Amino acid sequence: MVKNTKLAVWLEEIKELCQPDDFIICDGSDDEYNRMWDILIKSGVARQLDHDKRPNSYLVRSDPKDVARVESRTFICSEDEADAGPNNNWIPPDEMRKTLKGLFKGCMHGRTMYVIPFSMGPVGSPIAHIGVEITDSPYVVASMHVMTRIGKAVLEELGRDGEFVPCVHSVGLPLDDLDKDVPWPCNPDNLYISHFPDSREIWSFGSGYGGNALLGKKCFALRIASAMAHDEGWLAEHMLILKLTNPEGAVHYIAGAFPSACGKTNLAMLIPTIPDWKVEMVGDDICWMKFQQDGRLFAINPEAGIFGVAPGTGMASNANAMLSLHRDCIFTNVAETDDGDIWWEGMTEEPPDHLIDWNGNDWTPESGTLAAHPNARFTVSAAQCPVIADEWEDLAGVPISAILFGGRRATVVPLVNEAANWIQGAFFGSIISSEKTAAASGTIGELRRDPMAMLPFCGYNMADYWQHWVDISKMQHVQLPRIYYVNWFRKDADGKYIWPGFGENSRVLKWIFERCEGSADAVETPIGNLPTMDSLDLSGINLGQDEIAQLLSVEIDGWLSEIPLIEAYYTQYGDRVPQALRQELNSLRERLENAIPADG
Ligand code: O2Y
Ligand code: MN
Repeated sequence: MVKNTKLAVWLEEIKELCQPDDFIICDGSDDEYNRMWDILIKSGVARQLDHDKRPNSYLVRSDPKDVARVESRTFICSEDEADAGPNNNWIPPDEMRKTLKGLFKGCMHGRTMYVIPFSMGPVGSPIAHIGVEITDSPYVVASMHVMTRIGKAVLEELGRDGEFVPCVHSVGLPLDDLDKDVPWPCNPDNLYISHFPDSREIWSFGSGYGGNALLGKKCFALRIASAMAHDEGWLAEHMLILKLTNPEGAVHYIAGAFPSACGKTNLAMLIPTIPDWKVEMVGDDICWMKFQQDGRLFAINPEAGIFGVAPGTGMASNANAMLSLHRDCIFTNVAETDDGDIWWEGMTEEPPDHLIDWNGNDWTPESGTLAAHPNARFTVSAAQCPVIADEWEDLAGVPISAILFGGRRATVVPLVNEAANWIQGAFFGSIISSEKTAAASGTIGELRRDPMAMLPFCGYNMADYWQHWVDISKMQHVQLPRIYYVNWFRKDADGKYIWPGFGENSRVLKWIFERCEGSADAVETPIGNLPTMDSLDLSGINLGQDEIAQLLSVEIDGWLSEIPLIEAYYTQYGDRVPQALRQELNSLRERLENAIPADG
């Protein structure tokens, strides 16, 4: 029985539109979860893995045309095109509504409509928000069981007049009496992942995969939530949250934004190499932060699960991820071993002699193809991570001391650089980038900018989002976290990574921790505050003085050549770029020019 008036009216409206054969309000129970797997196994899309090896775990193979988020079919339908910005695809809301109405009309013929009330964040947290996803995909229902908190408790929390974000999803393939269903129904030729930030709605059609279909994740927790956060004075960010404890037991919580392929999941579950320091995970992907009465910024992980990239994950690269996967997992588009378990590239050094690949075909190491799709995923409850922090579900959240912005830069950008203040930190966030191509000696490779790692996920104009970051610093009585620009990917003249990475990143975290405590030194430079040689703990690490100097160098010429690139990047956002960020850029230029020796 639905008590919430708005929900009851909306459900009738969507039922009328989609015309499903059946209708189920999900209760979040184990029985319900198991029922979804019975359906998925019967349909031929899922297999249960060997119960002794990996209890209660499933392998799913998607349609090969439906394997990842599709940015080209992701739309922000704000009233005004300028509010979506050059960072988003825009279609006028009226036009999109007309298109969606046509697509969704009767789209659930022959299928069951599942209604999933879900909470992003622990139910009842003042930082959490509620959504309701309607879907015709049992795979989505099962995945939402793991990735969010769903069911009765959420409906209770919603009450009679609570607010929720309506999320409508269909695989977009109605069944009529003549059709036989396919194992993974989808409609890749009619794909629409549509967001209405003004009315805070999500409509997704045609895909059953990941971020396209699990609408609590990127669609709600980032695109719609970023618009909500803008209007309401909080932050919805594409950030991990980690808890760092020093040998004396003092704790700081750190959030961090990293573009893809920068080791974000690994950092969230890091095993430190420095003795007696501890890293624990609060969240691996998304972070919602609100200021509390005392002025501190508190964060929650709005998700309940991890939807991690499988290939490349192994005991050597991320032991804690592997140890999370011992039971109760969903694996999508990985390979299957002959003994009913799973495998992907990077899980072990040597591949098995024979596998069934992600397409369902026989595979041997001689096949010359990938056994797992590069975007194959594991889905697992965050609670199963061996280093999950005890307080990861605290309703109040955790107080954030520092924010990291990471890039993937072979040149110019040092290992770690502390912003002098929040605005400079926001500037750092706005320029983070990865090198798409190798740099010729002494030059910068072609850059892909991914400001705050939010380029595909900001639900409005990126320049307005930067302005929001600037405005946060003007709020009354707030204690702002410190901000750091980190880069694990500097290369030497031979193209070899200088910093060993992985667990050694704990040395950088230690310096940041000690900066927050006021006990580590830094040297003020034209680009920001860098660690002094003695303040970064490099004991027992195999790095020469030259290499350390390179990691911590201020490359005046390199930064000066970067300035026009940043200017050009800002140009696309025109006069919506915050004055404060332009001012940061100008001040940086001035400091760099003043640092050039007189004969230089
Ligand atoms: O391909 C997808 O649908 C997943 S994308 C994703 C999943 C988990 C965490 N982050 C991401 C991302 O693209 O940032
Ligand atoms: Mn992500």
